[in-house]
Amino acid sequence: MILRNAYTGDITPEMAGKEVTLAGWVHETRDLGGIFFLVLRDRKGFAQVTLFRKTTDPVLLNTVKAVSRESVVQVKGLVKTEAKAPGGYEIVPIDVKVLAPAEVPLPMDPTGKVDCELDTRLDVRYIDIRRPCALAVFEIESAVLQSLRDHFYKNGLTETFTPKIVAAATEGGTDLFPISYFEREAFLNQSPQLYKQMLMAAGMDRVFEIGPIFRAEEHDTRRHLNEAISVDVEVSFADENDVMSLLEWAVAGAYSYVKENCSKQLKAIGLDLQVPKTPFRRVTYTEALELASGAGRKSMNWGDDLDTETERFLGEKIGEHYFLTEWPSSIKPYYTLPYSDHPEVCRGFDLMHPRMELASGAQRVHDYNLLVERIKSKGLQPAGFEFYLKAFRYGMPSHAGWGLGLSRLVMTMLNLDNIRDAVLFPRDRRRLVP
Ligand code: AMO
Repeated sequence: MILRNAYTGDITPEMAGKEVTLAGWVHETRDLGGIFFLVLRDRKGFAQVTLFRKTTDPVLLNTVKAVSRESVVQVKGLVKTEAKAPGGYEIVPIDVKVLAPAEVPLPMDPTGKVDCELDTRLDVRYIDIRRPCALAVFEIESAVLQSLRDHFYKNGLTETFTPKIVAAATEGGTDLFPISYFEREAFLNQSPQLYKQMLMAAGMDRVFEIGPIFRAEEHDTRRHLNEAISVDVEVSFADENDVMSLLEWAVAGAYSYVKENCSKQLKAIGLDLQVPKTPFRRVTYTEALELASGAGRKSMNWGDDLDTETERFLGEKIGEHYFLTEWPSSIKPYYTLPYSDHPEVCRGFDLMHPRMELASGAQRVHDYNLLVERIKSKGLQPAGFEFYLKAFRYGMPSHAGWGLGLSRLVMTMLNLDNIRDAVLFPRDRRRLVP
């Protein structure tokens, strides 16, 4: 049996006189002598429960006065109009049950009145998320996922799952987490890259996957984690421009969806969300080098990867989402297709938010011999990729795709300072629990 018949946010002053049963946490209590307030919090808001000393049963009054903050309670009572209370109503209780008392003192203050370090909040994430502004991030993330999935289904993509326990590196050998897999060594997958490409050989034509990726990067930054959620897309008979438009519509669409459907959550965060304009600006790697040169900055050579500082500089200069295109082939992974007439440049791209990279993608190499050559040119052994390479020998269509970091999308959308604030239970070098 469900222990409530209403959420706080569903009650209106027009329901005055109705009996309701609420369930939630004791947000705060206030004793004003003749009158005692308990503010109950649930996922949809707050309700003021008012007990008048003169008319309330003393047993009930004592139960409520003894309850500690953040205990779980069930309140049965009558709705009464009260302009000064949250939502314009209060509850005059008939019965209050303490379902689960909270120990005193609390490890953190969930009312947000006392500032709390990120590490302390993450240690007791289940209390941290009781704060409406923290909860709002994950409700918005869920809306972003819904919007992305709608966009993919509308564009004829099939949702897939590929293995997370794998035999080979995708994105580079150093960032792998080894695991013991019976008698063999295996790894946690860095990206669904090789599998989504094999699905193109399978004729699945247009696929997407939303799932975890694992990177053993040692960085301790505000935008890297060792486990992240990646939104991956792969489309056959398409080039990089086709999938770039799928990506910009997915991102701008997610902003619009959140703006339309999450006004309460945006208010809790205190954000006036601006939807980015499409199409996003395209900036080639060579143009980016030119934009980034001068102004007392150290000059970069064609072929150098863009460092964080340069990315930040470009972000400030451009000031909106943009694509970085036409990268040097030497920087991008082996699966990225070089231009046939000037192979030093490739069809890889990154989607940039002014603060950081959100996604990368490319038109892929689909020719078996070229792929073997590209793998070798990166100093890798084709033998280690045999299971993948084989898929290119029996009819592999041209294809393109991308991978988008979900938490980075949410973090930049909501202007959060640290990616850890956009992940329920983040995994970094120091954090393996909770
Ligand atoms: P890449 O390695 O650029 O590309 O990853 C794609 C996107 O995933 C997110 N991301 C991360 N987010 C948080 N912490 C991390 N450690 C982390 N690593 C990656 C970023 C990044 O832009 N196979 C290609 C994609 C493709 O070409 O389809 C790939 O994995 O937002």
